[in-house]
Amino acid sequence: MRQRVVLITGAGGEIGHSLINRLGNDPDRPVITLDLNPLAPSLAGRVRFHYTGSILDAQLLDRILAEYQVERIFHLAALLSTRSEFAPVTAHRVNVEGTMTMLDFAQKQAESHGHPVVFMYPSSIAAFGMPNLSIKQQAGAVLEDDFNHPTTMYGCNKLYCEHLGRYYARHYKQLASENLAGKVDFRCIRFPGLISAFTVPSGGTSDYGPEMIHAAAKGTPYACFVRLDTRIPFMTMPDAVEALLKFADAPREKLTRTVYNLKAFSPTAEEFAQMTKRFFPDAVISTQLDAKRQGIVDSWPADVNDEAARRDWGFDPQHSFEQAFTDYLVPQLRKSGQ
Ligand code: AKB
Repeated sequence: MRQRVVLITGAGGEIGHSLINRLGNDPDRPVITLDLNPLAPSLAGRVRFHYTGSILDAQLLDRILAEYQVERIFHLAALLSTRSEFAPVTAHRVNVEGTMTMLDFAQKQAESHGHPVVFMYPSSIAAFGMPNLSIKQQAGAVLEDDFNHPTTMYGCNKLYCEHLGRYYARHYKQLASENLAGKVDFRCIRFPGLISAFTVPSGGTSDYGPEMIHAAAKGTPYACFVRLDTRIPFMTMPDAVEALLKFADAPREKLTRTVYNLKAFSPTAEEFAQMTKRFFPDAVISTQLDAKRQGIVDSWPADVNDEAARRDWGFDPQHSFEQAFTDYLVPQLRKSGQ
């Protein structure tokens, strides 16, 4: 019998890094990983096997299919919002075709092993598109199904793949003689901006938050690329990883949706700067506006309503804005010598 494993794609990215560390080397739930690059040595020792390659490589996926029984997939591979605007065709290939390939892989896994495969898909607040700044400012905490008109390639990719996942989970081959729907147990979180004490994001547009804190901890001046009144939701990486795991473990019958909003706090860039300076008083933070990236964050909601996640599967982030600094970021950044 093939070994039962958890598969993480895009494992070398920010979420993958924290997820691998959090899952550890559990012999009851071994982890295999897939990324374009080899894993960092600190992570490589924590996984059962790492495949260096692309999610679009059908032969590689067939090999994984033949070698393991994948029970759960964390499909993290993606190009983020800023990078996707520079390379929209590549973004579509990775973010859409890559997700389609992985959904089909999950379906084949489920069919060949006769059990549903839980498919965890991180979507994003980029799936929203606020029509203008004044509506953004007045909308309050937006619900999952409101303002679904993204303005970025990345946001369009995420929104479409939410629907692809729902199709695989509920309607796959609905005209075929055998009912194959339900074999992919697709579960999607719309993440806000994420902040890790250990890694700095690249290619995203919510990056100004984590970049500001990491620069301050290193004693490097930081020029923020958005207006100081810019407000979007954020959460810490440990809360994001706990949410992924809790949601993956939630009983299917409790879930009333396939897509759930999440957030922990929604500060302005100015509040970010003030909080950063409270803990790193020598921080030098200025603004150097990037009008195009500003346009992207202005199209994202200032806040999201995450009541469904709290109600259905007990989402309960541990870090408020202040606790993110006092209990997580500042102690970890100081420990790592920054
Ligand atoms: C990005 O900025 O692209 C991501 C996201 C909000 O999905 N961090």
